[in-house]
Amino acid sequence: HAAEAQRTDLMTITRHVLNEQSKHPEAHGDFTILLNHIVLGCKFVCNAVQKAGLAKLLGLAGVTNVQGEAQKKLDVLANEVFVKALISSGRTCILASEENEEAIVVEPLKRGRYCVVFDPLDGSSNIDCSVSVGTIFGIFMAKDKENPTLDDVLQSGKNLLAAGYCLYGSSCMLVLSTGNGVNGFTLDPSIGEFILTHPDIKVPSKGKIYSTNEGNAKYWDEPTAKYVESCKFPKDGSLPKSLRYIGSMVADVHRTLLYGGIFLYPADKKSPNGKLRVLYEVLPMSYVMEQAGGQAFTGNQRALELLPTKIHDRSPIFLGSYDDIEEIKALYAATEATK
Ligand code: P6P
Repeated sequence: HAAEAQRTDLMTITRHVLNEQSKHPEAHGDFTILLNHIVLGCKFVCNAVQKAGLAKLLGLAGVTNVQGEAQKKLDVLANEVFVKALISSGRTCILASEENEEAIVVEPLKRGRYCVVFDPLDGSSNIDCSVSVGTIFGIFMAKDKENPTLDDVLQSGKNLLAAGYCLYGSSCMLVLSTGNGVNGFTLDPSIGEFILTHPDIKVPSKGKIYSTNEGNAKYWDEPTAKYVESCKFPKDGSLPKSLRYIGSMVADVHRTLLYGGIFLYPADKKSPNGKLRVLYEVLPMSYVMEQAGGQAFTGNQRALELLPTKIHDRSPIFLGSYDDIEEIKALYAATEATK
């Protein structure tokens, strides 16, 4: 009967968030409404991504579609959908998107108290070869929703109220933390609902995988080079780690979250601040990883302590299993000590 009860007692993401909400009596359902609009965006993008190949086949993408309109690139389309969904939720007052140079201030009549930072379609360069891509988002509270300013989005990761991502892969999975651990929800396309499939995700304390673009090895600093060397030629007699690198952050981080190990996008001589963006890649993924019992480190500090000065700031990032991050922190500390 338990299995039957489980099967019919659908824990959708909305119901799950409402349960969470009930722990905060002062909350007025605003967060649930905001989240439902993010979920709407994810459902739309999931469908569009899965059809992208077909559209290309039919010659729609990149030329003109059946309405004769120029077919938008998927990342532009995804961005428009999320911006409109977030504004129409009536629960946001300022947005920062990877696709927009400047922050988007919501019109006064539709302002709410939340600020959302997001990458609508991270890794979109991988779509044409059907590699998984994803949406990444983080949620802050505005200081004064009637007078939103850039400072409302340029907040430290320590102020994040919630963060998550949606992976458009072999299944469409939304991973979310609202500050009480991490939960994974899989889209059931037959009913259009995200169902709780991975409750209370915990990243293994140590992993057997390292994930980085070895093609940058020539440009790495000494601690990163030493760490990757130790993954390949362990000095303690342990087995070498496996290298897994998809080149799509949401996919690489999601595998790290579930299987353990470490994801590295370090600074290098070409990119002294690394490649990944603080606000809508590094901070949300660091928040999720810490909430799952892992760590996130920049080479200098705990990643969530980063305070961006500009919307598109970059930072090096090392995130994943607690013990694996401890090892790279020790190497950076040792280098610091010799300076
Ligand atoms: P590289 C995709 O373009 C992206 O922004 C992330 O999704 C991914 O982790 C990274 O860049 C890959 O960068 O330099 O290894 O191709």
